[in-house]
Amino acid sequence: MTAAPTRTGGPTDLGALRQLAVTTLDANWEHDHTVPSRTLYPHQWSWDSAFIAVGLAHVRPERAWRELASLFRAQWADGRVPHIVFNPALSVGAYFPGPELWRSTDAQGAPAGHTSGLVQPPVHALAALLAYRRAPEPVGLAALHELYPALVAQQRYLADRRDVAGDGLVCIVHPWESGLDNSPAWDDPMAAVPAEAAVMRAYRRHDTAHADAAHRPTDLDYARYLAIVAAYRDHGYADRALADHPFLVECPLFNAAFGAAEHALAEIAALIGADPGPHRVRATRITEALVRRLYDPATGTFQPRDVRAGRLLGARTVLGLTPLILPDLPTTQADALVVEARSARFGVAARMDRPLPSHDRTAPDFEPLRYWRGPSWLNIGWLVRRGLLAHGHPELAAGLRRSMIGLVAGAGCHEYFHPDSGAGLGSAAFGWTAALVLDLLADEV
Ligand code: 9WN
Repeated sequence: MTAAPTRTGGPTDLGALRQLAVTTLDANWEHDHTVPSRTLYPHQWSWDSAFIAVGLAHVRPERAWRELASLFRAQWADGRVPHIVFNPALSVGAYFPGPELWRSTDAQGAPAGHTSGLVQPPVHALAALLAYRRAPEPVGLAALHELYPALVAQQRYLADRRDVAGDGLVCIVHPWESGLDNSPAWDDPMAAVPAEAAVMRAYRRHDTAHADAAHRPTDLDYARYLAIVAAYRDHGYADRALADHPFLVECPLFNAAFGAAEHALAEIAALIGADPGPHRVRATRITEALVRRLYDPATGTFQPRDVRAGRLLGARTVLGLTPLILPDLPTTQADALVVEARSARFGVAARMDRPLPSHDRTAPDFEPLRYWRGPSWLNIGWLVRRGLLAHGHPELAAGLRRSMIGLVAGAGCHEYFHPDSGAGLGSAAFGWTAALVLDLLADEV
């Protein structure tokens, strides 16, 4: 078995690649969860844990369930699943912004341990279902029984507290909630957030000590990130005050995950003897709302909606392709997304000559090295590949799969990859890259 040619120090055959992925996951395991990266992200992150559980199910199924269980132990009383669960054993300064900035324990309904107050895309029900399919009995079914009410509460929080516009979609209140923090998609709403880069003089950024500052968000970005956190925190992370919040966006990926979660919950409900019906109804409504509010017939893709400004945001990023993960996406939109995916902007093909970028590679603001503004990430490719399979494009899905396996074979389990050369960037031992390559390797196409 030979993988794609090695670029810089990646393993040369698929057996070695699988071993590297397992070793990476083992090295990042921390008592009841997996850290995304020992250096850059040493705590537990929400959507990372979901992707990681999918990979763990192949090799350490018991850990897959512990991973999800530990995350949901930090769920707030209102159902929100925090995007960071802080490990109390780590020193202050292990990550910025740390517990002293979030002050979650002052908020109503927060757990005893420190967390952030934000959420991330709800990919956990899908992850739990996939983990169960890989590792069904007997632990899997018991774990689904345990997780189901928490997964339902997570969805209820989003539906009841975050539908700010009242039209069936979830609003994210911070770019960090999208998971694609520094995407050009957020440039316009971020520009409207009042902040001065100089405030960062009062803080020590942790990321730029471990990663190239030229790849990371700027100080002005960080000043705005902190201003948005402060606005939310100072209202006790209560969502009833959101009408005045400085950042309110309906994100296509977040809402596609929200809909995919209802599809997954319908299947989980059927497995554990609960009623799948309400989940199916909600899934249909979410897909309809997504098409109604975020599909732009002029561009043939999905665009985020700036709820404060009342308009769609123009950047054509990879976020727009992700509604493909919805099995009930109508043919008109699914076909349009396949055209968008195959275009020079994203280059998805049965034989891909370059990785799937995070931003339109023909755009003037495409940056091949900067965070979420061009480089390639495995979790996004993994989602898009699932969408291509769901909508009857196995040859494109196979091309994307080969491209992703080739990236890790070429460079190792990096956090992200150069969108032209495939060189490894960011953290060199990244959790979800290891997990998702295991999942890709286990599939035939
Ligand atoms: C902020 C952990 C997380 C991922 C996000 C990624 C990055 C954090 C950061 O790392 O975000 O949450 O400090 O930049 O953008 O998707 O979950 O891997």
